Amino acid sequence: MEQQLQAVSGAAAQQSPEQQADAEAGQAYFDRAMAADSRIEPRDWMPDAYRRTLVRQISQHAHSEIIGMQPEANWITRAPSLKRKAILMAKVQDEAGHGLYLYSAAETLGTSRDEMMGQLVAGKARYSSIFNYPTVTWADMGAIGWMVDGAAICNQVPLCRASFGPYGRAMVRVCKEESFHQRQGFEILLELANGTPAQKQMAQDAVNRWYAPSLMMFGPPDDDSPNSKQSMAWNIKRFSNDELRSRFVGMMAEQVKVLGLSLPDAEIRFNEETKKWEHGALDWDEFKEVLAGRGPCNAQRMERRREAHEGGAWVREAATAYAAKMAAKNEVAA
Ligand code: FAQ
Repeated sequence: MEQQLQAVSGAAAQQSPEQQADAEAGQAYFDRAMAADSRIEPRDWMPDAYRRTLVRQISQHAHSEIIGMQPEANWITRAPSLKRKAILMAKVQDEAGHGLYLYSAAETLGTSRDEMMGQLVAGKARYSSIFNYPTVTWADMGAIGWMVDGAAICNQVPLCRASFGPYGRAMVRVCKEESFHQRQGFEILLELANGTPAQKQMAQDAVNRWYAPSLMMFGPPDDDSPNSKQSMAWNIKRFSNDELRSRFVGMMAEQVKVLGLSLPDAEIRFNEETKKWEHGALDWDEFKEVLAGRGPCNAQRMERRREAHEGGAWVREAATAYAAKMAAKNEVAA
């Protein structure tokens, strides 16, 4: 078995000869792991840039799950039946759980949850563009489940094979839960699509509004994606943004037929030559506006998150005091 090496950071010039030798051996171990497509674990040596990339992606992903609770939580009190309310509550709780697995995975890289949360509430961290759109009707719960969770699955199934162990393992569980989320969304839309003409229209309207934002979840086009190349070389991302977007469009194009609805894109087609699904042009200026904090709900999402963070301060303090008390008690007992 390969030697497991502790991370050695700092410029080579500031390192002792022993540290430099460790770093060289570490780099060689890391390169072999990449070539063999095997996993890197938290205590293994890794390049600083690999660590930073992972913290960037995993923390953004965690923040997305946490902010992503808001658009749906908004409908818990207005769900049309007790059964729908219970299902929606379970889904929103799952998203909180996903955020927690992901913060834990990022913490193994040496960045604390407090730090990541601090960046989020200070407005310095990214989270997925999709959660800055409003949920105006009950059908939006169906569209989010079917399309947003569907896009999340397309993006995240390959991440189960991400080279960083804790991230890949977290994704396995997350994807199982996302599959349930997607089915519940599909089922909401199916019921509406088979309901009254007004209900069918509400479902179609939701699909129309969530289509383009869900395609943008995959990130900018490949030629405008600064991080993809390196992330793919490090076996973090397995497919490019456009490749995953194309797969998602293909999936939607088939499933929408079962719903008896349509996608608001006349240019969707399977290109026999490239063997890829194609879609119409997306408004990337809108995407940039949302990323810059000027989407329809950015301000509201951040305000709610800050309120929740401040309102939860007493819980964090109580948990910290309890943990200190138990640690002191265990020390006495030992
Ligand atoms: N929104 O060079 P790339 C969910 C940023 S979870 C906001 O292509 P990369 C579950 C990107 O960070 C949804 N920012 O970047 C759920 C970068 O900025 P930076 C979240 C975006 O990392 C369902 C810059 O643009 N999923 O839905 C977006 O190689 C229902 C340049 O882009 C994940 O986070 C965007 N859409 O690829 C929850 C999956 N796209 O950091 C509740 C993991 C790009 O340089 C309810 N993440 N940016 O300042 C990933 O797979 C990747 O990070 C990508 C972006 C594909 C999102």
